Amino acid sequence: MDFHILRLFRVVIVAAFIFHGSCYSQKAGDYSFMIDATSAPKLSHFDYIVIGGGTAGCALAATLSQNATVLVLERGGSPYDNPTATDIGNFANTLLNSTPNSWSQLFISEDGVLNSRARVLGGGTVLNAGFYSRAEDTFVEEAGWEREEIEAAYEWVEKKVVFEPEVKGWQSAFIDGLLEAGVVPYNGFTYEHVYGTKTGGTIFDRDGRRHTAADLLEYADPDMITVYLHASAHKILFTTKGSMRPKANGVIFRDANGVLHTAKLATHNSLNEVILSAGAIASPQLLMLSGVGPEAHLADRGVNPIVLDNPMVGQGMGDNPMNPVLVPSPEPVEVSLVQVAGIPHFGSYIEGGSGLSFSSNLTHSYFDGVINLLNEIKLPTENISSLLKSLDPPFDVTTQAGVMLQKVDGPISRGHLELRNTNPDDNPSVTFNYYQEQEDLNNCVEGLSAIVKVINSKVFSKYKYPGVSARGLLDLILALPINLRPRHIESLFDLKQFCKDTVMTIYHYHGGCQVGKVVDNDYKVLGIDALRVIDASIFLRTPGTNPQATIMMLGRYMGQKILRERADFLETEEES
Ligand SMILES: Cc1cc2nc3c(=O)[nH]c(=O)nc-3n(C[C@H](O)[C@H](O)[C@H](O)COP(=O)(O)OP(=O)(O)OC[C@H]3O[C@@H](n4cnc5c(N)ncnc54)[C@H](O)[C@@H]3O)c2cc1C
Ligand SMILES: *[C@@H]1O[C@H](CO)[C@@H](O)[C@H](O)[C@H]1NC(C)=O
Ligand SMILES: *[C@@H]1O[C@H](CO)[C@@H](O)[C@H](O)[C@H]1NC(C)=O
Ligand SMILES: CC(=O)N[C@H]1CO[C@H](CO)[C@@H](O)[C@@H]1O
Repeated sequence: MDFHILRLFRVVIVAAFIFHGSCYSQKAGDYSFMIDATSAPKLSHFDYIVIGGGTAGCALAATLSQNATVLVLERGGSPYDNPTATDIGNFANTLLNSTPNSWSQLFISEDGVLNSRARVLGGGTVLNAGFYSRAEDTFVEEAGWEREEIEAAYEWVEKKVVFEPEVKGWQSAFIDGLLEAGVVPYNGFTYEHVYGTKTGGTIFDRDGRRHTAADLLEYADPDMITVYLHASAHKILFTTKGSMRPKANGVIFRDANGVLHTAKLATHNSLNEVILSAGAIASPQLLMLSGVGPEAHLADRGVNPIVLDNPMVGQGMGDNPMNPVLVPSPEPVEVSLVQVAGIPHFGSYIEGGSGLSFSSNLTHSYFDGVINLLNEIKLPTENISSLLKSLDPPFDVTTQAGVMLQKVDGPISRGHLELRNTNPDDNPSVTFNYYQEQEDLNNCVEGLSAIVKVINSKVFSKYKYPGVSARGLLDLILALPINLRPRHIESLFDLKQFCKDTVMTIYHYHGGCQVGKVVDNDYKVLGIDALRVIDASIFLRTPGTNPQATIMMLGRYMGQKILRERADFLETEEES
């Protein structure tokens, strides 16, 4: 281990500056239809019940409310309650604040990778790094989506929450470095997925304020939509008459005082539906808790009654592996999250950020939370404890450094999700099997090799200490508590082993309710009526370089499609 590098890292992370934002006027989010679930009636009726007010859920519900009554059940609170927490300078603090009711729920997969789940209206868009980039053409073709409708749905999202980033010193050198490393051509600023290096969109505006999927609710008809906050969905209800297909007809949810409420589908229109948009972890989990999933497993966990045996629920879980390289800089760097993507001809995407800030209290309370959760789920804690020593002594820091990362496309490696218990507020047990497949591993090696070229490029030299080798920077990563996996690298450096040992998540987890396995091409749950899944859990792979654009778009696109079906149905009913 190159301890000189570690010392250097400590020296350059001294508090560099405090991020100054401009004055904020809180106009967005003043929604009269947003109510704490403690004020919800015992029983209410709606045309559509959307479970999860996240990235897909907000876009979907806003759209459906144009012609139907809609209820959104969101387990978290409102991001408008604490607007500065979503400023770019608070990215790490908000993500790492995983205290019991915070917006970020700590989640650790069986692979020993630290992960997070959104628990707030707006979902992942409240926590994420903001990069906005559309899906590749082949993804759209394979999904069978209508081109023109897709285009219009992306534009609907972009008009409200997407900006062109201001590319400053570090990001600009990163672009030049990618070009020198051969990720060419430079395609300028574009939302499209094109080979080469590009600047993408961002949901942060020029003042560093985050815009989220919750802002898409500004499109909603306030008389037609209701959003219950702190409303944790517990179970989907079904009618199962004799040998008929089960049909969803309502949802039981719990408010912050632990009181149970029921929302039912209004029965005047047989097209009314319950729609799961609870994200890739909670959607398969809630299906299982409602009795839809692998029968023997559900029975073993005490789920009762079993509504439909489908062994594919929770299968096909994927999380794109991410490996970071931290590059301490002799020059000051701007605060930036992802603005630029390298899209090479191999299956790895290259992105970066600079000037991240962490408050020491939160870093420490985060790792206390990690150790508590590990004890709870009975994973060993010894290795994280030894890595944590590298964090002492604690400071409030703004790093004078950049991070470059490679994210494996796809991925091909797949895992599964199982219930730990019947509490929907607890994380299920999830295994992603990062780098189980050689092709994923090969892509990591190619991605890291490209990053090494960027670091060593002439154009990037300003942001790298001259005496520091790329190997030294890789050693630095091995010494940091970035995951709970054992380290195997000794004298002979093996990039494949490095990929496995330092794997992290880029939080693009998906699958669990995949098309063809759990849902059909219209995302209707197989074998069940009046129930769909619309969020990242339907994907077979991640769209584009980063998924949020396509997930918000999907909510809009499907909302439009469902409304069209509804209007057509009413027309034929009137004719007959
Ligand atoms: C730190 C981080 C960085 C990222 N960076 C980027 C990036 O730069 N660019 C990009 O494109 N993507 C990024 N992503 C990924 C992207 O944000 C997610 O893929 C996306 O937000 C997932 O959308 P979703 O609709 O599937 O789920 P979510 O947005 O998570 O929505 C699910 C919602 O359901 C709610 N819910 C769950 N269970 C229940 C229940 N039982 N009852 C009621 N409500 C429930 C949750 O609280 C949540 O609001 C990042 C994610 C994270 C966390
Ligand atoms: C950080 O922790 C210290 C001691 O535990 C406490 O005195 C201080 O107020 C905390 N700071 C913040 C910003 O929470
Ligand atoms: C709303 O419903 C009416 C009546 O069925 C239909 O004519 C109209 O096109 C629908 N509008 C939208 C936006 O779906
Ligand atoms: C559970 C686990 O991963 N334990 C590892 C901790 O680290 C030591 C060496 O550093 C390994 O030998 C253990 O396997």
